[in-house]
Amino acid sequence: MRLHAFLPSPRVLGIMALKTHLGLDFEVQTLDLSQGGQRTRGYLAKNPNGKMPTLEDVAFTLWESNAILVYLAARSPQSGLWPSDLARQADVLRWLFWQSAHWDAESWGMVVFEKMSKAVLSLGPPDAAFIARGEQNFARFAAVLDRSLNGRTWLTGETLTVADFSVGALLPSAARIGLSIDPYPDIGLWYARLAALPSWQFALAQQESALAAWQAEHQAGTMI
Ligand SMILES: N[C@@H](CCC(=O)N[C@@H](CS)C(=O)NCC(=O)O)C(=O)O
Repeated sequence: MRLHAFLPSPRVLGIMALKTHLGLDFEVQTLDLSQGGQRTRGYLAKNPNGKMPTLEDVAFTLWESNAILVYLAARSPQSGLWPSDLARQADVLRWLFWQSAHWDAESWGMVVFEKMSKAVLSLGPPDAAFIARGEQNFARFAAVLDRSLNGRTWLTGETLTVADFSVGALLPSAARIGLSIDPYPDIGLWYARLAALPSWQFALAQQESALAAWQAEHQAGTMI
């Protein structure tokens, strides 16, 4: 398998942590978004959205980071990261869809696009109105996450799943762009558990060093 990824991206952090957690072996093909690697004809044939990450398996190509998390975890059923029980699978899916629609696109994604992605992709200055909307949404959905985590070890109960990898992956970057989880104590406790996993620490260190290297190369002052 081969993962096409811009390693500084938080949407890749969860996948890289899962890779280490499950002891998976796949090659990482680096894609520098600022150089337009996502818009080449060859890459668009793999991912017509012109976005990363994209996973290539023997006869199958998959895009969307949450779909990739499920695909990888379901190959290791003994890990429990993708549960076998139907209701628990639906619960994990609920959080993956929530992450994609609300936590990412409507909240963190809106702020990071304005504060960082526009600079990486040369799309002009940030729009303060979009940042304000993203910040409002972050507060709304962080409160939902905080209440949902109350009394739980992991997002869907007592067992770690890919939902934790997906939702948690945006938090280090959220802190860097001013989206604080300080007002949400249960998010803080849950994220501390996630951040204590050796696989998470390894992937986060890898992401941070990829980000530092990219910033040094491009003399970029902004942070993902
Ligand atoms: N919902 C998608 C979002 C993917 C996405 O937006 N990727 C961004 C960077 S983190 C990208 O590749 N942007 C490049 C572009 O739009 O040109 C996922 O989770 O995989």
